[in-house]
Amino acid sequence: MRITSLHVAYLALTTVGCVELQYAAAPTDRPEVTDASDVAIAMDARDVRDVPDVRDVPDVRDVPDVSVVTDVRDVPDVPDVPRDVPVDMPVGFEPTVVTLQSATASFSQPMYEVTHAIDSNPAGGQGWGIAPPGIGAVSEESAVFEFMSTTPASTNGTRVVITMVNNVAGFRLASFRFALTTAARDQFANGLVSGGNLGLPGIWTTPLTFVSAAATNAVTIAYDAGAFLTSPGMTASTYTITLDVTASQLTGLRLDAIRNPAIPGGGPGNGMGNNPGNFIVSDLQVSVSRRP
Ligand SMILES: [Ca+2]
Repeated sequence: MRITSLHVAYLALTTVGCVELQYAAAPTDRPEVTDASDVAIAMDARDVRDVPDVRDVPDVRDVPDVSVVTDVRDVPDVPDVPRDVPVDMPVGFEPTVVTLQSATASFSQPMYEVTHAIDSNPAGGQGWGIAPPGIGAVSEESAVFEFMSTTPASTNGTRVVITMVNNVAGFRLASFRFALTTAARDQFANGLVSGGNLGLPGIWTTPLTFVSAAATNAVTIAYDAGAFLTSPGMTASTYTITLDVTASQLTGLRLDAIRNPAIPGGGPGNGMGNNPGNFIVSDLQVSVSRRP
């Protein structure tokens, strides 16, 4: 092959390029290897200009766990509320059923234990009665029930709607009183259907405000000084009683059956016969909402 000037120029260019590459790949401050003893030094040598300044490396102990960091753009603006303070019941809070439990009474008629008042079975005979053994008038008796869940906090108070089903004609509870409490559940309602723990009187002093009372089957309900008295008559009836309390976070309900001479048998129920004043409360239900 004849070497032309073009070949010479090409060789010159590639030679220059190789030289430049060799210079680029060989930093001038790298220790020069002059003999075998210098090889170890050369192998350990690093271009210190490429090593990050360790003073700038964050201490990993100070770095937050990124797995729990959320994109702050997605985090809603949360009010600064301590964790153990319940959120207030919102305006318009829908009436919510409160589950009753640990039915407890001062006395229950055998077969008509107070537990039947919250067994979700409103059938007539499945209720709370208080007839004593044998023949004789009944005494005033009381029952208490725990709320399975404490009702929501509400700075405005709580509206309580109580539904009492009396499904046995001639055995309506006609004279009674309700009370509510915020006491701890271990202070009342030990589940005994007779001789049960009703709690100290002081836990049932939550002030109540009467709102309304309605009843089915043309029964009317009068309210006076904390007590309810229904109109005479033997018909079965379901009562709907609405009360307001300034308290919230309620834990229980008390029902007192109270004697009243206005009732033919003397009350509290309108039962006659062997046990005047007896009644059968077939079912009790409670719902709560924010006090308007
Ligand atoms: Ca029942």
